[in-house]
Amino acid sequence: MTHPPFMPTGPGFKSGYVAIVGAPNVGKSTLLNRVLGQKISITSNKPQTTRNRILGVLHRPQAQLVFLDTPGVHKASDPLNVRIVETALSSLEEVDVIVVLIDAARSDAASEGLMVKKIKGGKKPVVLR
Ligand SMILES: Nc1nc2c(ncn2[C@@H]2O[C@H](COP(=O)(O)OP(=O)(O)OP(=O)(O)O)[C@@H](O)[C@H]2O)c(=O)[nH]1
Ligand SMILES: [Mg+2]
Repeated sequence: MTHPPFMPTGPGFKSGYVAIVGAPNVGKSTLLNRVLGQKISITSNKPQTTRNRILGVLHRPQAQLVFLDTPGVHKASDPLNVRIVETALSSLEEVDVIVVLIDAARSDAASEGLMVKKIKGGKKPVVLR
């Protein structure tokens, strides 16, 4: 049976889930849009722009990568933001690879602490970008 070009399978074909996480406003959605070559996730200069998980699928001849753009991880105090941060952190349990995006010019110790706590002890590949 032959497969259409957008759904290739066969030996060597790989697929998997990749979460993009990081502090608010570090450019997670911008990175996803750039990787996909089209604007599917809202970006803005205001933190907490992304409020739930956004899925983007990248098709390659030998691979299919499903990216999860997530809300910014921060120390939330109000119930809405606590819930939003939980959405971001729980995405890490569902993926094969985790991309942690950090703004090299502006560290966010509280956010990094939350992410490390969640990732530590796991066996998933983590890419720091
Ligand atoms: N200088 C610089 N600015 C960037 C870069 N990537 C994104 N930005 C800007 O940073 C701001 C935030 O970008 P977003 O992609 O919305 O950030 P985000 O991490 O998705 O933010 P939240 O969803 O709110 O957590 C926007 O004004 C972008 O234009 C980068 O590599 N360099
Ligand atoms: Mg975003």
